Amino acid sequence: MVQSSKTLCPYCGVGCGLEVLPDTKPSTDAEAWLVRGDRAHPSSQGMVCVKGATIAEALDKNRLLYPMMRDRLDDPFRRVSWDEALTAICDRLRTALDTQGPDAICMYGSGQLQTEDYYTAQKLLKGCLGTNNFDANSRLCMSSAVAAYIQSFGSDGPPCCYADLEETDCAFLIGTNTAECHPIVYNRLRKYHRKKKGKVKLIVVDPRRTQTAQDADLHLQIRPGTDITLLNGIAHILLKKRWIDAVFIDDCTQGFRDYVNVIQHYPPEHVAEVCGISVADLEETARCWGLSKNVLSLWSMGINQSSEGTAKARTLINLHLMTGQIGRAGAGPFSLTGQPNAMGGREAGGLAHILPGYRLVKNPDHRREVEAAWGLPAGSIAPTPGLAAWDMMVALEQQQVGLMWIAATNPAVSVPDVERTKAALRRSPFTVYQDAYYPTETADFAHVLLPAAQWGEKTGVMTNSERTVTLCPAFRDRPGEARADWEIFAEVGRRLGFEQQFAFQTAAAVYREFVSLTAGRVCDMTGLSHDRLAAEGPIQWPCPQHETDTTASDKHDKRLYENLIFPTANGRANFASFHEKGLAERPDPSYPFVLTTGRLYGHWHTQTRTGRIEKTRNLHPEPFLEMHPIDAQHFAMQTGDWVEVRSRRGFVRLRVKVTQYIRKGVLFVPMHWGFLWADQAECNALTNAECCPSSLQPELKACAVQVIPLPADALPATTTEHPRRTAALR
Ligand SMILES: Nc1nc2c(c(=O)[nH]1)N[C@H]1C(S)=C(S)[C@@H](COP(=O)(O)OP(=O)(O)OC[C@H]3O[C@@H](n4cnc5c(=O)[nH]c(N)nc54)[C@H](O)[C@@H]3O)O[C@H]1N2
Ligand SMILES: Nc1nc2c(c(=O)[nH]1)N[C@H]1C(S)=C(S)[C@@H](COP(=O)(O)OP(=O)(O)OC[C@H]3O[C@@H](n4cnc5c(=O)[nH]c(N)nc54)[C@H](O)[C@@H]3O)O[C@H]1N2
Ligand code: SF4
Ligand SMILES: [Mo]
Repeated sequence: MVQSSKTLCPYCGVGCGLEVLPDTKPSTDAEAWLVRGDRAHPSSQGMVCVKGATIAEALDKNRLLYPMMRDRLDDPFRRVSWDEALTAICDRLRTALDTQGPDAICMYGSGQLQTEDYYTAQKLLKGCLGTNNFDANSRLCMSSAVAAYIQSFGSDGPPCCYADLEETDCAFLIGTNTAECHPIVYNRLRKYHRKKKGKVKLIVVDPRRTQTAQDADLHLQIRPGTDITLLNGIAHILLKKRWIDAVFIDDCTQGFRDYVNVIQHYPPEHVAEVCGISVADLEETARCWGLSKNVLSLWSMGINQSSEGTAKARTLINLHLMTGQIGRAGAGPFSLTGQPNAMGGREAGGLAHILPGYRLVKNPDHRREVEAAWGLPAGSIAPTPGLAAWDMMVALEQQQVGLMWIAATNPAVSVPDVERTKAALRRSPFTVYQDAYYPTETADFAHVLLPAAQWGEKTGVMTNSERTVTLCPAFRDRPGEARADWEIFAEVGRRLGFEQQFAFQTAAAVYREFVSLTAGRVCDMTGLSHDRLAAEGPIQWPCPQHETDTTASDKHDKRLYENLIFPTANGRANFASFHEKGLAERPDPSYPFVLTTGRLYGHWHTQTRTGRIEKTRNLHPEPFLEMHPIDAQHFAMQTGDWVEVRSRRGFVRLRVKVTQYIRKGVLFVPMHWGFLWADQAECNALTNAECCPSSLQPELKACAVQVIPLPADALPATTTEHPRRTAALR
């Protein structure tokens, strides 16, 4: 009898349930797997998008099978044993500790690690090695949302759930191309929107007329970076019309008066002018906010990836506070998480300023609680936050790093100002890179490559955007000598003398210890275990110990703050009062365009998997530059012509795609093509590393660029054969 496994899709934060079963009639001799949606998964109800459906096809392509090492970056790698690789790593760690101190050690992880991986890494770095220099690619992704939730509500944690998609009267989508990036959330919303025929409003705020915007009742095609002006403008109208919830404001919030002083400066005509929209559309948006029974806002990178990302997210939350739109079905601010387990990473303390159980590095009580749980002396955890992602690159540049450890992310493509990033990586005296695939771009910058077991080859849990936790069991053998990430971290811990701290035999034991650290916290998961998740299927948190016997209906569709008491000192949510600062790098006569970057439906980030799957590769075979027809006319350019796009930091060469769907003066390049997949098409060669002062998240969504048409004899070889790419496709 063929055994099927229930698991979670390892791509986006929607977190669809998958059912995987062996293909008994594979077209080749290779082991093959059939993947279909798990109808019993509460988040996705059997639906999947093209990425989830094709995931199994990449499992055996170009896997990194053995540890490899080299002394210098221009040497070839040589195969080594695990023992040799781990000995070298531990020697380097000890040397860094002795000669430079703990803060010379950095680890850069990822929202694609499982919770057990994340947790073990926190214990190793923050507890045993005494440095908070663990950061993750979530810094480039969700950190503005994290900062906004903490500042507005007193704790991280998206308050809403997917059932809200089908209970709202107005969905306000800002800075999110949900149709392409969170397709199954979008399917649920769109189905409901169609069914309700005009009774439910769908409003989209995006400088591009994305697939998401095309379905909207109202598309506010704002100028990039004008979100705060727009949101303050909506608030201005709400206040003027008295479409506010004065009782909620009085009883449950603080800071409203200061906010009123700010929003009075945002009259409709001014706002419409700054944002580049009509007064009528602005007023209609405010009317929807003011008169809809339940308003749900969804947001992602168009808000977070900004030099004022935290202020943007908090200003959005203000609208919910002002109208009392939170804590009940169909209402609330809902950040759509990017990666499959960025939520679990936040729970496990996987950013440089946090600790497991939604605790903060800066809080002495929190440090003491974690030290005690880890059996470490008081004072083991350093009192100051560690280096955030971009600061790690700067520390490398300044040669302050003795050992750089990168796991489950591809920074040589995905970090802003990537030429500077690559130069910084080249200065690293010792880089460990732990990935499932080879080649990837970042492997070029590593001294040690460690082969990671990936999804389906290790057991662990992931938490999706709506706080639903799913167990992802191993269902296939690990290729070569690949090991689970948490096993590698634990082995290094033991070799450094922390046998007791890393005595875990199984991922279930790691998880058991982790959930004990969530007791009494907003993200209480003490009622969860691998056994329970295996027996009962996915369960949403909060799930305290005493809720282990609940019925199915209590396991899903939970919301935070239904009692309207927030985890701040006095139980009130905080208004924030921000004026817009605008883009960190504004267009000027030399660099007259605003470049924005983002995603396409079929590709996942740096293509380590989707580039190796025929179907997804064929959906988007080449990178391109989107340009408005009026701008194209200025250069006498047509779709298919080649251009060079330059910023103050670098350049790319791409074919132009002329489209009405982008704002005049704005350009768009997808983020998916690193130097392995195309020549001179890395959009991060252009981007700006200026960060939000509060979340330290870089402004990946906007930089100033110029456009230069390329003569026919200067065309790059993007479409021609590329030896490494050809190898990577085999
Ligand atoms: N297909 C696919 N899906 C994915 C991923 C993937 O790689 N591929 N990655 C996952 C991850 S990790 C993430 S973080 C999410 C990201 O999901 P999204 O945030 O939805 O995706 P992006 O395309 O990065 O950006 C969203 C939109 O922000 C808009 N934008 C740019 N500047 C501004 C601005 O100033 N204001 C506003 N309001 N909007 C602006 C862009 O035009 C873009 O349409 O997707 C997840 N899902
Ligand atoms: N210009 C621009 N840049 C961006 C963005 C943007 O919108 N615009 N978005 C940013 C955002 S939101 C994100 S999330 C990042 C994403 O950027 P990255 O994290 O760099 O992208 P991925 O391609 O997802 O890299 C994940 C890596 O993990 C490996 N992997 C998969 N599973 C496992 C595992 O279990 N263990 C280990 N060890 N490795 C594994 C994969 O092979 C792959 O190499 O990009 C950021 N960069
Ligand atoms: S929507 Fe996201 S989680 Fe669901 S199948 Fe697609 S990529 Fe996977
Ligand atoms: Mo992300």
